[in-house]
Amino acid sequence: MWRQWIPFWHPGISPHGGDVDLLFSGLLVVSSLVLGLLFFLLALFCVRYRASNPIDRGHQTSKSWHWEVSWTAASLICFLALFVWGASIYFQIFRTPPEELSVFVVAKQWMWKVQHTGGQSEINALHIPVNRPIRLVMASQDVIHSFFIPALRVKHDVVPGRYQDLEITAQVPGHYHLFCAEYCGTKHSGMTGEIVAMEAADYAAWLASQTPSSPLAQEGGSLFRELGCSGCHGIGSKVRAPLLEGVYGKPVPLADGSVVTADDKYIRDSILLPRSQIAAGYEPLMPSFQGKIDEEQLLRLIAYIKSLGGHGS
Ligand code: HEC
Ligand SMILES: [Cu+2]
Repeated sequence: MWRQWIPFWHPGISPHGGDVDLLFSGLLVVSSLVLGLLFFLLALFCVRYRASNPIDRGHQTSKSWHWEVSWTAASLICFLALFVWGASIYFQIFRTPPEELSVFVVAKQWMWKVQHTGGQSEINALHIPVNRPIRLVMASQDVIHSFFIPALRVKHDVVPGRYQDLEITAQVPGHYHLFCAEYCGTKHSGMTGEIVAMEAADYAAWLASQTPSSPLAQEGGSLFRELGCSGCHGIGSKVRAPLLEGVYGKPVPLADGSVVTADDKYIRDSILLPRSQIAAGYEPLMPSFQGKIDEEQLLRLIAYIKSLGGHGS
């Protein structure tokens, strides 16, 4: 591979790594050509029209529109082509990931907290099996962070107040850098971590060797009772609230006539901003839990509601 001979060029280990590298090289080549041409002309004119050169300066031609229009059009087409190329790769990388293996990532000043659905958690590290698409559900507890794994050629902002989905696939086992790529405060530069890509068997062994507190869904179940959700959403409650059994992944008709899918984002919004989307046929009685529960409790509640059955579980 020609890239091996370029210093500082770390090999990409994701399926789209080659495409990103090629695009990057293309950008580099086009920019270098433009830069080279400019500096060449600059030097040429400097030498040619230097004060001591007795050259004929009398025949200044008027502006040539042919030249003007053609070089503007040529560079426009060139850079638009780069844009289209980049956009097609972008859509390939950032498509909505399938519900395969989900891992939650919570960013906070200044660390990455990772929650596996089995209850295993880690800080500033993420263990994943190789050759398997992983769906990361990312949230921030405070400010904007950015999840950046150079070896996988992916970077995604993690914005407070909403979930971000990101699909990653590592093809080669090993340890890789994880960085926060958005300035997020004093210790931003220390907000680094490690991605550990392992063979499926090693990954299974690693999962088993961790001491899980208890599965996320189970902890979510206790929270569901402690926070009083079950008081309204339980069978036989006095308040008329929708039963959450099997709601996950199903279409939910809303009071305003629209229909949404009950995915992670919808459930999150239902808990934090219950007024924003009212389920059809119910009164807006649910209190907001904004500021009362943090991201980690939220994802436990979602795991619990998911475990109550429904699509894809
Ligand atoms: C005071 C009673 C009450 C409490 C407490 C309550 N809810 Fe609700 N919840 C409702 C009602 C009523 C609705 C339907 C109206 C709406 O969509 O806001 C609802 C809607 C929902 C929905 C959307 C369901 C659907 O079918 O669209 C979810 C998810 C949900 N609640 C989760 C929770 C969780 C988790 C908690 C605890 C943190 C909780 N609720 C606490 C009354 C309550
Ligand atoms: Cu950060």
